[in-house]
Amino acid sequence: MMIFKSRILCFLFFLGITNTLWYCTPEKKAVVKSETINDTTWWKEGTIYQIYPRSFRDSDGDGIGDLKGIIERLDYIKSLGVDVIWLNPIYTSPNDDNGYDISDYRNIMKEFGTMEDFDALLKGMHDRGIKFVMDVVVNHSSDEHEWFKQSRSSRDNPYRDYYHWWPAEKGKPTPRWSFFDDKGDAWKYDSITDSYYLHYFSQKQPDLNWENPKVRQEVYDIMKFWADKGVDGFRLDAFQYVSKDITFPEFPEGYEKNINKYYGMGPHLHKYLKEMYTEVLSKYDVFAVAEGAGTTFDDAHSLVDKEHNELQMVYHFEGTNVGSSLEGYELSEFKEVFTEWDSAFSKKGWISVYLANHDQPRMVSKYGSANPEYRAVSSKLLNTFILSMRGTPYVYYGDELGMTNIGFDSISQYKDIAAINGYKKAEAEGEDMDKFLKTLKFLSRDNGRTPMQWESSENAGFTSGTPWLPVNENHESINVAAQDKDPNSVLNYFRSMVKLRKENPVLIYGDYKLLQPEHPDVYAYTRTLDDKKVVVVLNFTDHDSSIQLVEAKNAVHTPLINNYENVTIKDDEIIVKPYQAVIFALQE
Ligand code: TEU
Repeated sequence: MMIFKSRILCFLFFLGITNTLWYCTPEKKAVVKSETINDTTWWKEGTIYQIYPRSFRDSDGDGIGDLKGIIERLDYIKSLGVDVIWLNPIYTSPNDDNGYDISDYRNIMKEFGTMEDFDALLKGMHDRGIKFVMDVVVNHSSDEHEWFKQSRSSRDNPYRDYYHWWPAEKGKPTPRWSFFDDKGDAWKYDSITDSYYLHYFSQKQPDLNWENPKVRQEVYDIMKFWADKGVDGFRLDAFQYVSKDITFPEFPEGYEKNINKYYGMGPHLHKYLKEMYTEVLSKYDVFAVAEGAGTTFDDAHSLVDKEHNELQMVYHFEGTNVGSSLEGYELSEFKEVFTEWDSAFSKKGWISVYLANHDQPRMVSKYGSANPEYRAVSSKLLNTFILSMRGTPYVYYGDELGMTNIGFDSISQYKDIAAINGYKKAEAEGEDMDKFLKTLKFLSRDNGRTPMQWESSENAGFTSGTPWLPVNENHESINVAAQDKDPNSVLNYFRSMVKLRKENPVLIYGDYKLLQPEHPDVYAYTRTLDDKKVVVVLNFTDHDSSIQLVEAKNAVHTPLINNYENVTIKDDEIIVKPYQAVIFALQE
């Protein structure tokens, strides 16, 4: 009925019978129509739900999540109201970095299932009106990819130039730092051809040589293979690193502390992205979102502004860099980062908004409070934030429940190569290992990768076998089954917030204005579109607080959403409880 009504409205708009603002559903190009906003598209309007497939739902009892498991839970995902699913890599992989090391780009990882399962999954999503984003990992492949096997076999092999090699007779290569190497060295000696190969990530993730046009063509063909299958978008992994100065100049000492400046936005990156746009993106109704956005707003604009014909969206790291230390974070810094990024993109370009992903700890443990007293309410607050900012919201699986960090104490509990090799390196360099483990306990990527908590039973309904990574003990109380039944749960609040965003284009496209930047407890802002205006009030602390806002005088006293039962407004003062999140409509 709703759909029918909105279609009539859309039809009337095209006939010029009405010029009001509404939401048109549900075709692929379904977009908000506004008098003031140009460039409306589905990928700006949708909420994206990220799934770490290894940890979502295991259908066959091997302890590893799989595609059939996701198929089983598509109705649940639909019930969230989200529009797009992004899956971390599902291609064939020896799993040195859990699928970010690909040995066959046209096949499915055997632990995850088969190509038939993939086709059924994509169909299941599309049947429910959900779109799909594929992770594309092409800065590097696996060392077990056929290209690399060939490449390393001899210096005159036709695949030799698919990777970066440094012949040993030239001496030691110019130093390059590696993210995951246990010595931090990105050059690995290979005796077969007496040469070193480059790996910015692990030794099993050799960097592809994008300066070779054949490599680029291979990548475009792979993307077309998946676009022809019907995928709706691509998430380009570590993309800003692909183009390199292959004369390998010396970098100044300490360059690795500012790695994106030296590794990012390489000399021919724009040329390659334009080529990718022409060869692939322009030919399909797909969008591409890149991981990383250079080091300046200009870099980010040069990647996403429409006239450049490159990418459609980026996600920056500055938001999640806030709070990435044991000391926690200042709300003022959090506000500043998100406000600056919003203003830089207020007229042109498009960004994403997220607080967690598979490379991060759980958002409630980092930005809210995992203390049982405040966990639910602060999770609701953080979801309110993500879903009320301008930019496409990316929600990480489990954050709709308020899942928390698992917090391992011993290095033997970790599965992530970044943690394991980082530990070895720190130990070899004589670092303070107590502090290292404390930091890992708080910030490690494994915190964000524990299995989805479906029910209170053993292993949380994730698997009937032994889970590849332990299930958080708190699944007994934090799980889908319990929250589904509870009208006040984080889950049901999340559903309401997704719906609110969908029904109020002001939350999608509206101008953002920060109110009272210096307020130490409360993050407040307005969103304005045409004649609609709302004010968002978020108390980021565990104590009562209040904020004086002229907007309060015009606020419709029944909030659009509230994570408490009530909220007090006295004249121009809004009084908020710990972690209270409220959105008010404002009257003219
Ligand atoms: O991450 C790329 C990246 O730039 C790293 O800085 C990332 O922050 C890293 O996880 C730090 O520990 C991407 C993926 O998101 C990540 O999961 C992969 O491990 C990596 O690429 C290699 O493909």
